[in-house]
Amino acid sequence: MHQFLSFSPEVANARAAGLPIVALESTIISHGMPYPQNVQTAREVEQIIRDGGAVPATIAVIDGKIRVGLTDEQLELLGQSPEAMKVSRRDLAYVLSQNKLGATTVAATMICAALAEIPVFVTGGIGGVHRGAETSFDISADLQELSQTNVAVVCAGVKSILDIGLTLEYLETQGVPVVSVGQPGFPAFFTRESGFNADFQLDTPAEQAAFIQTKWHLGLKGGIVVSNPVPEADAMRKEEIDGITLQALQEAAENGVTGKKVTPFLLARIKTLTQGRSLATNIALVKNNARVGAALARALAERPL
Ligand code: PSU
Ligand code: MN
Repeated sequence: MHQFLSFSPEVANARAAGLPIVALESTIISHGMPYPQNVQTAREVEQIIRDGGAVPATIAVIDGKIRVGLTDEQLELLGQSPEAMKVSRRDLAYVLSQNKLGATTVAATMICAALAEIPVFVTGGIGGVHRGAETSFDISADLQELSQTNVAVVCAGVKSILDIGLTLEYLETQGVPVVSVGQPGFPAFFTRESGFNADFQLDTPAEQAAFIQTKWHLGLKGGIVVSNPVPEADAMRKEEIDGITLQALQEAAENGVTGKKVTPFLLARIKTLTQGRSLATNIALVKNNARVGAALARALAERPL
């Protein structure tokens, strides 16, 4: 076992018994949602994964270790501590070697999941190519990670705060397949349609598992995006979210928000500008992704890699 990994008893038992495990990120807890809904949602998502026949492993950096599986106390700490750092690939060695508190992004969670031999990871939305990236160079490290680390990422697509077309182009260039579930369209997080199609529609966990295994058996390193649209009943109206997104982007520009602060700033502003309605949608879509992720982890466990 890797010297920086520390498994919770639940995850250690699951590993010993060969049970399917689903990784979960922690930036969504520290920087993606407000307290206390963040901690509450994290617990409920973990329970959905258990009910789906898999074992949840929420990942964060605490006291110089990559924690795989968190206690209630550790979830509270991440949910409430202003000093929790947003940790992507660049930051991982820093927070570990400095014994700082770190919440892992999609990119960093993929790295940790791969170290822990967990092939499936559930989140809300992945990072992407930001609008205006041609001048800002702001392209999430999540996309590069997907090109090199062997973890399937279940998400509800990417938010329209990003340039969705450029995000899909970038993923294509990097050889990252984008799969959709239940519809041909690539979803836009708060809404079911982005105006772009995914590369391949694969509705069943067995098909998704076979696709992933085939990719890895071919020696094609890197992940897969499994994009799962928010349930119809929980989706936001496109006109509402489009207007609010433009306003949040404009405020970010006016306030000179750059670098890793951009995504959390936009998420928080959208929540305020929608009077919390975006948060309800966000919670619903993560839970929906947890169901798909648990089923996928079970299908993969039935056909060992
Ligand atoms: N998108 C969301 N919610 C989130 C994030 C992205 O809809 O919480 C978080 C994820 O942890 C993701 C990170 O990996 O933001 C991307 O940040 P950046 O754009 O700085 O790479
Ligand atoms: Mn960025």
